Amino acid sequence: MRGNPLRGGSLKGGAASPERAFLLALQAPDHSDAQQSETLEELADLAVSVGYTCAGQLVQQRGHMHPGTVFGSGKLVEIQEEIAAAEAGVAIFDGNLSPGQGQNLEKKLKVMVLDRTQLILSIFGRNARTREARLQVELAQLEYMLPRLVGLWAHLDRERGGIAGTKGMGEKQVNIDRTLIRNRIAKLKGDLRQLSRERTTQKSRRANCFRVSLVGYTNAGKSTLMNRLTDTRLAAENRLFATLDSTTRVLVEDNRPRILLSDTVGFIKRLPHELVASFRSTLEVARDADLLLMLVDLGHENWRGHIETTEQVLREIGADSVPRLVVFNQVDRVDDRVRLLMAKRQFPEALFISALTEDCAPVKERIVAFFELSMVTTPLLLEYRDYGELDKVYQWSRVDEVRYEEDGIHLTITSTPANLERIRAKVPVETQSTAAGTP
Ligand SMILES: Nc1nc2c(ncn2[C@@H]2O[C@H](COP(=O)(O)OP(=O)(O)OP(=O)(O)O)[C@@H](O)[C@H]2O)c(=O)[nH]1
Ligand SMILES: [Mg+2]
Repeated sequence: MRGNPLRGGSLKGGAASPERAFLLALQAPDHSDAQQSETLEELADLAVSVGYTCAGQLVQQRGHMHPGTVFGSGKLVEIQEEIAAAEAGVAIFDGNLSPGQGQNLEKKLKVMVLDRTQLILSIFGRNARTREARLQVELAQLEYMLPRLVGLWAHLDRERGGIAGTKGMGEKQVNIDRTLIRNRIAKLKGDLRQLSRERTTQKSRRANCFRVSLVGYTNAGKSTLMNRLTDTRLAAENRLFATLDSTTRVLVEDNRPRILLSDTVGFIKRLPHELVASFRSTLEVARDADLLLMLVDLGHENWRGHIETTEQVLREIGADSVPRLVVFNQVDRVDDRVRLLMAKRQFPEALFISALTEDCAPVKERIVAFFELSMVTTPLLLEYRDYGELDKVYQWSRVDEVRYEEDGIHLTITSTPANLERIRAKVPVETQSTAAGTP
């Protein structure tokens, strides 16, 4: 996000505030200072998206996590003092904490402790609008919670362990909760499967169209570009994970086959695996696409890292073999000419746009040209008794020429090999086809 969220508000005297967050991280030896500050800035962005102000930060260089408390005991004293001085009410760790580590840290630091996964889950929770997104987020939250139940109830055993008859109450409660949560998870999975089946029906209806999917790091400008290209008004905001569901619109109305464009959830480094699993069907929109528009915010210093992450998530969801067109966005924010030149040299095929300030017609043209290349032109004779199929021909292909003769309607049509196959199944084809664009 814009600005530097790490520069927190000014400190005044008084009690710790629940909105003030203190960021904690471990710096691995193979992590440069620049990489470290980059990840910390991203953590700060995530925290701001949840509504926190960043009150301070502490990074310790350490090869491995302390298994019980993440940081060593001496460091923990220092952290606790800094948190108190910063009047922070919550500490956020840039990584995943085991249930035990989270609890131990809370005890030592005397504030609520969140890890990166919890933070992202909470953003997803706030931004989920559609029913499917809400179910997916709830599923991910419960999956995250399940192994942590023991910790939540351990205090019952500790506190009442001495009183006869109450020992083991916590354990019982854990078992009850676990069963409830497992049941709820099963129900959510069932509902999501149902929604996914509905999506499959939709998919088969769209089988005769070209599908383009916008992918990229969160906040790259995917929704802004989608709005620009399809003249719609999807929420585009300067916050992380503004979009959590996929929306599909017709990109070029009069193109045959039609070209559909889908906007979807943004990617991020180390996307919690609970979320990847439960958002699988939303992310599959990208896997099923014929072309991916990989949008990259060139105004962001770490644009290369964002490309790497996007590539990695695409691999995870099995979408890495889909052809892609790299589009650098937010070029209006790039003051650094060297960056622009480097991106142009490294990605000579890429487009450079500013979705916020330009009409982005070249993107549309490039998409149409891409599909044109994969299309084939063929003559077609439609006998008058097959007249009823003419509608389908117009729907599934572009009709370049029509002549009404005695023996029937002579057409020259252009479409994908798959669509031509479908037309052939209904109408006999006259002669050999030629590739589109060849004389
Ligand atoms: N300056 C500038 N800002 C842009 C441009 N494109 C998008 N933005 C801004 O970047 C922010 C994020 O845009 P979105 O379109 O919501 O980004 P997104 O990729 O859909 O983000 P998620 O849905 O969170 O993954 C918004 O504040 C946009 O106004 C651009 O070309 N130039
Ligand atoms: Mg969006």
